[in-house]
Amino acid sequence: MDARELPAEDTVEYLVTEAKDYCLTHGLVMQSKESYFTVEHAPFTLLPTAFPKRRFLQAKEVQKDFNVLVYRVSQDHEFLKEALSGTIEVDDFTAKIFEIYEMTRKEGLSQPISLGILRSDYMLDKGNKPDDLSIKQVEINTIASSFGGLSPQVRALHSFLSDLQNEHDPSKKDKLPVNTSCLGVAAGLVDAWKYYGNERAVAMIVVSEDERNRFDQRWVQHLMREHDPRAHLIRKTFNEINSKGQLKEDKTLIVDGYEIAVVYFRNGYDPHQYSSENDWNARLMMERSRAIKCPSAALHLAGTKKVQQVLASPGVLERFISDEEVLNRIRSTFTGLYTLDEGPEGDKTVEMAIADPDRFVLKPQLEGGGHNIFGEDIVKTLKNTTNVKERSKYILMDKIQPPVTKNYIVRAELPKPVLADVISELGFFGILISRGDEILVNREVGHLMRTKSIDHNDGGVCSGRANLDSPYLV
Ligand code: GSH
Repeated sequence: MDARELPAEDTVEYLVTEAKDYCLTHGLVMQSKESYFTVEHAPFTLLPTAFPKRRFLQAKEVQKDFNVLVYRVSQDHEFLKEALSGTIEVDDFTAKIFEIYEMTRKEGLSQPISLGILRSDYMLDKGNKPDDLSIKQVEINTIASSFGGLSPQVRALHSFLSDLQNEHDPSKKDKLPVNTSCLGVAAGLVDAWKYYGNERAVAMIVVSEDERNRFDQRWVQHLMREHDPRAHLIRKTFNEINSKGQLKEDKTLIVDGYEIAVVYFRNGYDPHQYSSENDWNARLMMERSRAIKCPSAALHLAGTKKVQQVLASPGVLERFISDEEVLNRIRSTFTGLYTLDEGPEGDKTVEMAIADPDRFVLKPQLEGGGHNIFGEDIVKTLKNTTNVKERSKYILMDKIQPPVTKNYIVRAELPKPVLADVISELGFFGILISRGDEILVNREVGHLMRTKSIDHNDGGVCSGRANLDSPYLV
């Protein structure tokens, strides 16, 4: 693969200074740990990362298929119930979301429209054909898919750095593909707001008290104005929704005096983000309401690792997709996924994992990165799980073998850029708006590339491991 050339050591310092200022000038920033109004540049790689164009286009093309798949899964009550039956017995968090899903289903949904802001993540895989890298899906996020806001700015940063190095050859610029993720996510929110049908209602982003990725969210908020300046986004925490929220008899959701048209969760994907039963009550109140949820509890559940694993089992995809070409497009991105549920198949998975743990990743249902288990810890975890039912908290997945490249990592907490061996992950954003069994909007809207040192097995930008990057098509 034609990797980008590393700049000479004496130009690195110059480029990094220019790059850091570029970030601050263009809002490629995160809140620092110190205080609310102190910002620092978001972590980034100095160079974009080479990525085969063919594989980039493949991942881009399959996004709309994944949007439909995830949506159909979210509509299939029998399937979700069956697929998650073992998991909800032992995983309290999934069980809670499932309970909200069941409760609101039985009551009758007050809002048939739902919004999905999805991101499907891939790694290149050497597999047994190092000369023909394939893409393998790591996961699909159906809640709080982040960095659609900042990602286009990373492409702009890399384009600027390329100009500084006098790479004015326009064919080189073409290699940094245009990225409209921020506009696309913003347009998705505005479209959902319009479908709600009350101009005076607002969209609400649910955030945590200590959110440091605020500017990624702000970018989306500000670009919403480009679609429709009447579409406002207000920020609320679970705490505020608890104290200032109210569900009217007709299921209208009012928070702080505003009627809520769209609830956009950028919090609530991890059990620790629910500090008490009150926060769960707030989630239930929102789910019960007439507001359009992003995501609905059903769509949240459709993004669990367990569902990902079941979908990869032989014959299951056919339940949702009949077109052979679409089936093949989706299936070609799947890596080996194995059940750990009680029973002979699960027992076989345990044996296989213990015999060769380095071939696999053990994944709990948790979102947000940094929770996966590797190597000898897989053996320990499985051996210590004496109650066989508890195994259903996890699924086992083949470890993807991405190519290792070299890049400079630039992080605010590091005194100097660090030249490291790195691996990358590329995600595509999808927007899906549905009303009952009708799809109203299905779009692929842009991408996100993240790169991290091979010293980190797991974790994204928010968990302090990965760095924002952009693809350089080869
Ligand atoms: N609360 C933060 C935000 O809203 O940006 C983080 C949310 C989060 O961790 N989202 C996950 C993600 O996309 C999906 S559940 N992470 C990307 C990363 O941190 O690199």
